[in-house]
Amino acid sequence: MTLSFNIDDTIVAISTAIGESAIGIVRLSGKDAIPLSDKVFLSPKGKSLFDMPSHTVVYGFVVNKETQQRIDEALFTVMRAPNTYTKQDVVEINCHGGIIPLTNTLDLLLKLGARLAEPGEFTKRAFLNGRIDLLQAEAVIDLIRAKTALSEKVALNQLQGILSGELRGVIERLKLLCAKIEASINFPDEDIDFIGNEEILSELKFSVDSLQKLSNTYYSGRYFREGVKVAIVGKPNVGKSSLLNCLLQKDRAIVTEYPGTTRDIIEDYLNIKGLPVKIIDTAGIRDSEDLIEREGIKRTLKAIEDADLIIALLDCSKPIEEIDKKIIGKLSDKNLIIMINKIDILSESFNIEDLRVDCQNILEASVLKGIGIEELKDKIYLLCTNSIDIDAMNGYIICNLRQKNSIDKAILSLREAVELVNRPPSNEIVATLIWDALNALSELTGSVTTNDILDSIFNEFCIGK
Ligand SMILES: Nc1nc2c(ncn2[C@@H]2O[C@H](COP(=O)(O)OP(=O)(O)OP(=O)(O)O)[C@@H](O)[C@H]2O)c(=O)[nH]1
Ligand SMILES: [Mg+2]
Repeated sequence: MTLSFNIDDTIVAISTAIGESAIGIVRLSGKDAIPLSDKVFLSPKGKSLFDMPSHTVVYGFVVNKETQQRIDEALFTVMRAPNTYTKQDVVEINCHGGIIPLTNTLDLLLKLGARLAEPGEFTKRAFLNGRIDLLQAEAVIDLIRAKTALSEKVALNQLQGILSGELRGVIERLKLLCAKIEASINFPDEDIDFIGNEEILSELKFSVDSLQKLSNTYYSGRYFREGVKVAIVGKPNVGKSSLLNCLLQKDRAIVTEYPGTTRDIIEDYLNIKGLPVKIIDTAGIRDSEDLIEREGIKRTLKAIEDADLIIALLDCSKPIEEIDKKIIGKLSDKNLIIMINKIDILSESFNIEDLRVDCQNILEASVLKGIGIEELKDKIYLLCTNSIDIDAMNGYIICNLRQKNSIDKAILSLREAVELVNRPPSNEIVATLIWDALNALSELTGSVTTNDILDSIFNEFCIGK
């Protein structure tokens, strides 16, 4: 879908999730937001929305004035431009939460001339009218989708412009640097020493370092935004489903003493110290003639491919088998934790050396007795956030590939510039490369941007935002 850039008409949408709830909000934005809402507003005290001061709430009814039919009892909030979400006139009608009053109110406003808002169109107007930058607009999506308190904090920081502020610092320094270099090129004969190569180099390196730090936060950023996908794999009967249930602290998957119990993928969310983790239980891997089980194993292999982290389970009540070696062998290029389960019934014939694998993350556990579970959670958290100290980053984290690509593009240009500094007469090229970097960075905050980028970002929103 392509989004229009028309911001002059008046849009309307149901801005709360549809379902049964105490209240639901129909929101309008645009120059006719107040006149249109007034056409459906009936005040028992004879008030008009036109007379309401900005940011005040008035009680009344939503009515179809043509048929005199009352649709709902509601509160109307009038917010005049420019201090509103979209910087336009906004009216929010707080109806009862059921689907009938909300859709009837929406229908009525559409018939009176409002246009149904496209996904994300309210936020898009906030961006196009200059109230927020693109990073902040994306943060709105993240905030709506945040799965844990920490994800919410990261998104909220971005919404408040902390990431944008950090970037602006780099941008300002680069602009100043560029100006000095250009001055020294344009006025070579003046006696003023605008800038020396030493300073150019140290400024460039400073910017590269700052940007690299930001770029590195991408993987953790994605984890906080989307959740880390952690798959539990191993041969049948090693205790995968038991581990899933234990982590979730509920009886989610069937556990039996029979190998081959789990046939399908089972997933659920878990919160580890604020990190949202999608934990995935899989069918045990073995050679099987059973058609259903084989389909299950196929899905397991796909889950392994998609996972960010794998917990490979071993059963230490038995010796290591060929199938264990085969499974772990397939995981050598993966972010991997090997968990030796059932240490409560450890067999003497079990020897981890038989596995012949070089893995730094080997844990011992008994899911049945609850041993080793906290260590496992710590390990998952550590491996997914690795060197990044979330608090020290002050919450500015790159959350999506678009942001990372722009930063990486800027880094590339600046690195190239570093190479050229000590090879005169190439400072003209150095200046051009800095401008390239600046362009890439402005794409990020949206001060320079293309329609394609805008469309793809705002399409991710739900209607009404
Ligand atoms: N003694 C002991 N038994 C365990 C432990 N963990 C799991 N079990 C038992 O091992 C059996 C198999 O457990 P499941 O969780 O169903 O194993 P699974 O890996 O999901 O098996 P499949 O779904 O068949 O692949 C059950 O009888 C569990 O009670 C443990 O730490 N110690
Ligand atoms: Mg199972």
